[in-house]
Amino acid sequence: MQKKGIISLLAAVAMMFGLWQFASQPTAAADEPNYIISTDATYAPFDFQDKNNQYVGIDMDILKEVAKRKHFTYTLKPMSFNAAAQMVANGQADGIIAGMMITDERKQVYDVSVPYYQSGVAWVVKDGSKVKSLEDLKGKTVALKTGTAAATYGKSLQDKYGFKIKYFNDTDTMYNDVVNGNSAATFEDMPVISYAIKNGMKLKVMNANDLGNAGGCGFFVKKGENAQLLADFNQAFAEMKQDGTYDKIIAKYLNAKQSTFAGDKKDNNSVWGILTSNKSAFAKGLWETVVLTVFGIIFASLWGLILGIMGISQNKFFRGLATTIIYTFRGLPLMVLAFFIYIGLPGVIGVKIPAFTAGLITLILNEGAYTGAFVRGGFEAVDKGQMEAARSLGLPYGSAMRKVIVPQGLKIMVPSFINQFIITLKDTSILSAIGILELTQTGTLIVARNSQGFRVWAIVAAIYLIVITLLTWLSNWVEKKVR
Ligand code: ASN
Repeated sequence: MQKKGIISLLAAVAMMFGLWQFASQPTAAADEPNYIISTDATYAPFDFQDKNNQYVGIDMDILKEVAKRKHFTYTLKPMSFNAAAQMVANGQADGIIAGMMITDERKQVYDVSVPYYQSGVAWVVKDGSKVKSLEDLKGKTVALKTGTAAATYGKSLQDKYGFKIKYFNDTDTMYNDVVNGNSAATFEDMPVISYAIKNGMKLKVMNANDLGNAGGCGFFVKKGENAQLLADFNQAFAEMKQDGTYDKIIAKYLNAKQSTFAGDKKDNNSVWGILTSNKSAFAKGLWETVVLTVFGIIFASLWGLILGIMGISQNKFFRGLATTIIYTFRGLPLMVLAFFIYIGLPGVIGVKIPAFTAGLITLILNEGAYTGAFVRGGFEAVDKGQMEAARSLGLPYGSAMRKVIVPQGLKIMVPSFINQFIITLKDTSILSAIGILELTQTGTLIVARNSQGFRVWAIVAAIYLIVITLLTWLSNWVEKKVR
């Protein structure tokens, strides 16, 4: 009975994942290949969202043009640069375009297109800073972005100049750390810094005429794979350079005096203004958070119940299995688990896992382990005499469990369940790291565009609090019913 239940539950989960995967497949013409292309979610002028939450930038326009000329479609996966690059290295995505510099190290892992833009690493300080040379950074903190060429360059100077390093996942947060005075300097690619400064970021470039590791940006695919895609990129790019399309794209983003794309000064940056001009983005982010939470809660609770029941089983093997699973998944940080499933696993099993599915599995395994632990504890807390009494009345073990122990145990567990539901909701925010566009990631993207960190994060926090309040009310209502 127990086994049958587990099997049908697993079948239901598998079916749901299948459906989800099917539903999220973009419809492509039968003969046009569809590629998954990852990118840096916030990297203006290469990749960023405009006021209408559309992805724009030099990379995005080039990619769109290449796809048009070479007759393919693509699904864009914007996320932190490091995760985006890992996705290609592990075969989760077919290619990456993210203002990514061509370096010898990267050529070991990827095949690279012709360079499409010249770049180099600059180091910057806050406008008006007392730091005048790299020597002045001794003992101070330098902000770097994980996995980038600029970070590698900055790190190579650490011993010589004796600064401390702090890592960030996105460029905008890194800049703000310098502007707020927490870090004394940062290293980033020159085109990205110039663009930010032009758009009002209070930073100053210290080595404009002497950039580090100067080189080109390229389009990358995993080594030995997607040769056709790479050839298409190179060919279409050569055509675009010839016929002037490329120059137009560059001029569109770099020649405008004040960017009309990001952080337009005329934007209404009051809380109400931010809320109304981004309402569809907030709504979509909230929806994704809610869907993840609901499915997460349902399946983690079911999985936790199974683990808890196994944990008090008479069978030693099941008890040991439950303990091991709970120990393992409770011990792993949620983000590590998410990266493992989303970025690590596909490279080994050779199957792409959509971000939503990976996120959901992460939630089920992690929250399910916590649930399993308190479910087991709840059953164990039922007075031993209850089981003895039931058995002495002639009830077999299974019926005694179902009719006597489980109902009493569940009542004990209700507050723990409510607590776990709220934790699940909050934990969905960690899944922004694998590029799921839930509420937190939505906030990150909006801040990258309008630099209104305080207001945007206050709005996001308020939305979470409202949802958590509703969830608590609902849970308390259910609690009253079952008690
Ligand atoms: N410019 C970075 C690099 O080449 C990539 C990025 O931050 N999007 O590593």
